[in-house]
Amino acid sequence: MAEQFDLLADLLELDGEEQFRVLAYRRAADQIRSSAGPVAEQALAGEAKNLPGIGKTIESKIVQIVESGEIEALTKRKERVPAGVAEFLRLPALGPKTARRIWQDLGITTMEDLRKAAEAEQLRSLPGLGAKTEERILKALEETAKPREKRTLLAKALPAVQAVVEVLREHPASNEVSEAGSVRRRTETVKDLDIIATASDPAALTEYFTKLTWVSEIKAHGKTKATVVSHDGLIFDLRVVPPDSYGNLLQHFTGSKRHNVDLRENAVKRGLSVSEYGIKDVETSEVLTARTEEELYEQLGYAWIPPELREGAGELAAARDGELPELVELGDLRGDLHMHSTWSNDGKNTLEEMAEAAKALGYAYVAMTDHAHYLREGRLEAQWSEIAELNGRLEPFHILRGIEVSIRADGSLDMPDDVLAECDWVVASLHSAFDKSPTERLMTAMESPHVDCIGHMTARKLNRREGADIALEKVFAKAVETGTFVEINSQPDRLDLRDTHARAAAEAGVRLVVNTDSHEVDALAYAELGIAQARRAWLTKDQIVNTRTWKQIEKLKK
Ligand code: DGT
Ligand code: CA
Ligand code: CA
Ligand code: ZN
Repeated sequence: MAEQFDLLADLLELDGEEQFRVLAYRRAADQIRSSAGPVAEQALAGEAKNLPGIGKTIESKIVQIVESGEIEALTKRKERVPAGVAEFLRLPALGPKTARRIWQDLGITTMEDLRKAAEAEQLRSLPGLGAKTEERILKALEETAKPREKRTLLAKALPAVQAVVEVLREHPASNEVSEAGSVRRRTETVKDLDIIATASDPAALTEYFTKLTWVSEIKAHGKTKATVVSHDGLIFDLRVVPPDSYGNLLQHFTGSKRHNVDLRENAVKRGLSVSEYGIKDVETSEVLTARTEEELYEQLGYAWIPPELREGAGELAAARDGELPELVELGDLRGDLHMHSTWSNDGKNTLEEMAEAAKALGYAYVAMTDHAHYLREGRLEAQWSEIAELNGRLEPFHILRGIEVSIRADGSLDMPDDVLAECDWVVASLHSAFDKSPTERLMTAMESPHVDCIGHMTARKLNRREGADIALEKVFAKAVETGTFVEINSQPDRLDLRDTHARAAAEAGVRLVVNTDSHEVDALAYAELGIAQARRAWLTKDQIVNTRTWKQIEKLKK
């Protein structure tokens, strides 16, 4: 469904249709991709139009997909615009207008013919196109032939951008320095890293930025902005902006694009025109700038919106009505309920080292959840004695007798019930056969009176593996019915449940746990990533189980 909407947007754009319609279809595609619900079923029941980004028109198009296989408007457009031309839009060198002229004036409809025409220097026959464009197109074609570049994981991007922000702050020419863009919103992956600054001497700060030791390549360098690539391949974008509109520019470059579009559309309705430089009263032509984001949002009648919420998913309405959630914070966590030690073959640190590290982080408890299959033949009991001994020593810090069981292909768990009954905390996870009835297996596992929490529910691996095809709404309902908690796993390549799914889970009434699934002490710090995703899911402290004391959790669990 999402692909059809994306294609429809491309074809409309090529056909010169109005931008707001194109945007609406792209947004629908995104919404369908990230939704936790059965969008097709919701559309048939007339309920999809309540989702952000989906209105009546789009809902009826979803129904068309269900009933006849394709959006009618798409079928019609395909007759007008060759599908091959839509692929031109994937070349960063080609905008829709140029693509359209290449198609209509030169009759070129495939990538292959486009390459030939560029090589034969035929594109320059079009007014406004020259040798430069041909060059750019050939380069872009080369790039797209390479395997698609992967987006950088937040775990890599975040410390990198924080380090750069830090050194820029220390430079004498800088005043304000802030991360911006997707990394500030803590999206699970990022394309590039945006930094916004003000400075007494912009050129000096920009110059300094391009000379930092980790810079391997300077892509662009002007007086007020520069783009550099680090040795490990991260792209950093620095913009030095005037202090009077720092609030406007920081807000603009934090995005998301969608949030900004919504913000501007709402402003237009009230006679205000918002740009990255200020808010203009259309009638009086008066321009208001803002030194801070708080000021900017206030000028528009909103409470300041935490960057994690700026995705065009209802945050503006909430900010207007004073109904933004009080988001959970890293410091709210009292313990970590999923981690491994050397008792699991893949664990790198001993139980004692893990416990000491967690205690040093300020936690009151951890659940040691080594894999069940390493804890057979008396090993679990042996681990329990070690735990008892450590608990005596680390008091009041407490190690819980946890375990991580695998949910087998038939839905059974890989440890007998009588053993699980003796554990303080049981995490059940899918580790294999992801295509074998994952929904039913998860629901069966939740029926077990011993299973406290489902680990990394969809089992996705970012950049490597899609999540299992799970009917999330059914699983969430079962979680509520059985009182099973669901994890937000903080591993950099998991972040599972993802943001939109976690939000849907919480809305269904599921209680969530933010865990690290650490296999070594350093990984305990990944809790920051899990909390970031929880915040992107609009979650409050109360909705996260492990912000409570263990005593409180014991009363809350099955
Ligand atoms: P990324 O880099 O793909 O992970 O995501 P962002 O959100 O960092 O996107 P980026 O780096 O292209 O642009 C940074 C921000 O600048 C973005 O969040 C919003 C703003 N921005 C960029 N392009 C546009 C645009 O075409 N229109 C509007 N309104 N804002 C834009
Ligand atoms: Ca960016
Ligand atoms: Ca950027
Ligand atoms: Zn695990």
